[in-house]
Amino acid sequence: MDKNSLGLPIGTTLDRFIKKNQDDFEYATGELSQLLRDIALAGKIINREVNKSGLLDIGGAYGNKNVQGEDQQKLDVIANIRFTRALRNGGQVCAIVSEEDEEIIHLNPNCRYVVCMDPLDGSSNIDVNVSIGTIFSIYRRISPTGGPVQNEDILQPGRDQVAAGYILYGSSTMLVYTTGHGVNGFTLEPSLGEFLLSHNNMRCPEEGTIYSINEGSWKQFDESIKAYTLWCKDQGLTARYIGSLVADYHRNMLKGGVYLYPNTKTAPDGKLRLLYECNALALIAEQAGGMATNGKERILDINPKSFHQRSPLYIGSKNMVERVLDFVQEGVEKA
Ligand code: FDP
Repeated sequence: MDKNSLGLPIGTTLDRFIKKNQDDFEYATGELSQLLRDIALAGKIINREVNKSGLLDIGGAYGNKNVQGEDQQKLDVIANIRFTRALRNGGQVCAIVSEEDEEIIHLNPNCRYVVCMDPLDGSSNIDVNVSIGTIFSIYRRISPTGGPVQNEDILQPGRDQVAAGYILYGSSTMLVYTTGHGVNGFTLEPSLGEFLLSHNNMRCPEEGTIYSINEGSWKQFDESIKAYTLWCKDQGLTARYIGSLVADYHRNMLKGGVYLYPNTKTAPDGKLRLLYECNALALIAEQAGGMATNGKERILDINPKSFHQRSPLYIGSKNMVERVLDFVQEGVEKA
């Protein structure tokens, strides 16, 4: 029987897996376990909404712009509401930073955990029935419980995440998460409504053949990224780009590949958000044996300065990310 590091077989329910994980930590209070269950519940609710988005009048733009100045999709808004409600009702979270809200959402000040989330990532793919995802990062607050949450509770480097994960709404729905002891993936069994362990102790191949970048932005790229992309073609690598970060990342983690969202002439800090996109995936990548960098430093070592800060991202198979770095650093030397 296929066993993971906790000695639990494939098919184990997420609930049981979380419980066993908790039992293995002497001083665990169960709060983080409950929070992970709350996130899984919110994921199931969003999955239900995503699956019927073509049938109900919830596809398409909402008419508002989010804090990044992008059109909010109705489903983005719904996912944000559902997630916030699940975390509020669950009662383990003192504050949320969401892609969809400019300010911190303050919840129970007596709780120890902060959540940073992108409730629905890759939202331009909603209306065309292509994979989308939810990304979450969990931190322990620094300031004492009981008082209001401070900026320092949110603006922690990614290496201090206590857990991180994503839910991929793809050909099946998967929850992948880490608490810093490896990465495990759970597939939603729709008839049972349960996430079941399907991918234990996930590892990202050190080498791969896939590169993922939006080459439509070619004219905006630095010379080093152009050179890397040409090198990929010269080597006969495979280009794959869905335009949903979670889906692109997930494929590359399983098959071996690198995802690039560089800084460009028009977006000097890149597009992706450090707190609720890059950090979570970087922790998962490292826990799976992969690598994540902004071209200058490890993503997990960046000290965030603002909630919605952007960052370039190069993530995936270790050797492939190192090769991107060679090009980027050579470009810096030439400049
Ligand atoms: P989206 O704007 O559709 O939400 O998070 C931002 C993101 O998607 C990523 O999921 C995706 O990888 C990237 O943007 C796509 O950006 P480009 O259209 O510039 O390639």
